[in-house]
Amino acid sequence: MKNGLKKWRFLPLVAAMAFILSGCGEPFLSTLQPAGEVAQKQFNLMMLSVAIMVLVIIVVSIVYVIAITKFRRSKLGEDFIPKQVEGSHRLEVIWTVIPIILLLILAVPTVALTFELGDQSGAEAEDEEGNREALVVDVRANLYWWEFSYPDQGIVTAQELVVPTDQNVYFNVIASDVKHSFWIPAVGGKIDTNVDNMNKFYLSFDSERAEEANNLFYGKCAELCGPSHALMDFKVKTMGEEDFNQWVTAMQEAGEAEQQFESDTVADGYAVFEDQGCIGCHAINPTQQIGTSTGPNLTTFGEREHVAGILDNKDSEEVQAENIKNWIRNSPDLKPGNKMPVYNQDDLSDEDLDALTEFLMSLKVNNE
Ligand code: HEC
Ligand SMILES: [Cu+2]
Repeated sequence: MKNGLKKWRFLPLVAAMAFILSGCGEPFLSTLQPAGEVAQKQFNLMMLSVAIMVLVIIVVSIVYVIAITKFRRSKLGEDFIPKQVEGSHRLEVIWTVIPIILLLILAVPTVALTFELGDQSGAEAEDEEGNREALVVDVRANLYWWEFSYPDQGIVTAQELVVPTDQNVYFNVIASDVKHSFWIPAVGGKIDTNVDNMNKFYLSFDSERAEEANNLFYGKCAELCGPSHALMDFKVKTMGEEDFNQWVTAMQEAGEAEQQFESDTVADGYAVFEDQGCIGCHAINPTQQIGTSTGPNLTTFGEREHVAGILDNKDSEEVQAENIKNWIRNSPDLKPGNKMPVYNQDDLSDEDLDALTEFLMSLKVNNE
């Protein structure tokens, strides 16, 4: 009885782990929930290779079980010698040809899809007036933040990629310091972002799946790049084409509009932002400094889901303010090795920090 129980002692542990791990991760942070045409094709290919592997495992297991049951020594006696088959032409042909066929079944769609997904000709297509038809986004990966610029629209943003659904979006990806990798698990990737050369690929975002995901996908850096690699997250906001065009227009207009402040505190905060030199690294104009800034563009900061991609920026205004202050005072604790300086009490008084925080929270383009 005791032994019988012993056998099962790992069961609760395994059950508890399965239970806990199944709660891991955000919805649509999985390659197994494809949310676009590219992801779907990659998923199909994965399923094909899994199917082939399962088939091989099943056949081998069956042969193995037959061999160990049929040819037991206790059944056939000590001196039994089975039929000798070495050099059998038939067998040699069978076990050479079957793997070749399996490999072909896997290789043909893989190579075909590799070329199909590498096709960038859609990015060149132009309408009658010579304007590019497709949307092109330049992605720049930095330790540990992301910049997204829209060269044809003349706008730039950071940490949150905004894209229209149901069309191919063409990405040109580079890195400014070390190698990173651009990956939106549910939609596609990964593709290396290199310092020396630009990689290109495209993705598409399915509107129905996007709606299920509340129009918010999670992106990751997929190449170990430093101590805060695991915190190098970005978000992807999806919207219909019309909303996207409106967003572009709002960004372009914000680039031309004169700076306006909601209140005196916000104006004071802006003064601190200038005095402290924040503005040297952070543009607050969406049309400024494309591809050159040393910190994330903050034009839409007040609308972002997160501070620095990791701290909640959407819960309540108190939490948002708390997180922003925490970031400015302690960013190395929150994201070890990041390139933003620390501002302690000596550099920046609590009063100035309050005003600065209000100013940062007021940075919005869409008045929601
Ligand atoms: C030397 C350049 C530099 C200076 C100066 C600087 N920052 Fe930063 N800042 C950065 C970098 C780089 C990041 C991105 C850090 C990361 O996520 O790894 C960042 C991130 C941020 C973020 C989060 C951005 C986001 O999109 O979520 C805020 C907010 C911010 N900085 C505010 C400030 C303020 C306020 C000041 C002035 C008191 C300031 N920064 C000064 C480089 C700088
Ligand atoms: Cu990285």
